[in-house]
Amino acid sequence: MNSHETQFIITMDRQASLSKVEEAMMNMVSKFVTGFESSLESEDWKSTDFSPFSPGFRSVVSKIPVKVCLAGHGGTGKTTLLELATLPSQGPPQEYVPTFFGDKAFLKADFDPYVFSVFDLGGQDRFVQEWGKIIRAGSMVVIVSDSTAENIEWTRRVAYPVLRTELPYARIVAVANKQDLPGALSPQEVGRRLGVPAYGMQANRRDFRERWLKLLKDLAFETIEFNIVSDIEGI
Ligand SMILES: Nc1nc2c(ncn2[C@@H]2O[C@H](COP(=O)(O)OP(=O)(O)O)[C@@H](O)[C@H]2O)c(=O)[nH]1
Ligand SMILES: [Mg+2]
Repeated sequence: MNSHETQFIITMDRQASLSKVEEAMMNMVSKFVTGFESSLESEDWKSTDFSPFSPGFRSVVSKIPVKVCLAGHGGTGKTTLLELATLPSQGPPQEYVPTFFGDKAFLKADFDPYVFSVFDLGGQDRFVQEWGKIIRAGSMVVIVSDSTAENIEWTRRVAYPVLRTELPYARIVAVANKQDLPGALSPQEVGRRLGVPAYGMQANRRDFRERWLKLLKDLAFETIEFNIVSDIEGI
C-alpha cells in the first residue's frame, strides 16, 4: 500500500485471508500516517525514530484472527472442546448434539497478541464435503479423535483427503480425546497411527480446560511438536 510517498509492506503467513489483511493494513497505515505525517512529507523521515509505533505494528497481528479448525468424525468431542474453551462458567455439555456444517467461536485468552477463531466442523459424513468452504484460510488444524482404531481409520480415509486439498500448509496436531474410556488407545499410539503428534484429553472435564488452551497457544507459538498437513506420512 502506498500513502504519503511511503510504501507499506506486510508479509503474511500464506493462509491468511486477504480481506482481513487489507483491513488490518488500512488500520495500521492510517494510524501511522496520522502520527508521522509531517516527517513523511519532508526530509525529516530520515532522522525520525519510528520505534514508538511498534505496538501499532504489533496490534496488526491481533486484528487478524488465527483460524483454527477442529476436524474429526461426529461424536469425537469437537463441540465439547469448543465449549470447554469458550464457556468456562458453564460446564461442558454432557449431551450429544450433532453439529450442522459447523459452529464458530472467537477465543481471546492468554494468547496475546493472537486472537483465535475456532471452527467446529460438522463431522457427519455428508458434511465433510462442505469442509472445504469452511476451513479455507485456516492456519491450524486440530484433529479430534476418540482414540479408537475405527475413528483413526475414518480420519485417514475421509478427513485427510479434504485437509490435504484445502490446507496443505496448515500446522496440525491431534487430540486423543476420551482417554477415560476403557480401551482408549494411548496418545502415543493415536499419534503414530495418524502421523501427527497427539495429546491426551478428556474434553468433558472442566479441569482439562487449561491443558486444552495451552495446547492451542503452544501450537500458535510453535512451542510443541506438530506436523504440516502435506508432510503427514501417507496422506
Ligand atoms: N467419556 C467421554 N465422553 C466425552 C469426552 N469428550 C466428549 N465426550 C462426549 O461425547 C459426546 C459427543 O461429543 P460432541 O462434542 O458433541 O462431539 P462432536 O460431534 O465431535 O462435536 C458428548 O456426549 C460428550 O459429552 C471425553 O473425554 N470422555
Ligand atoms: Mg459437534
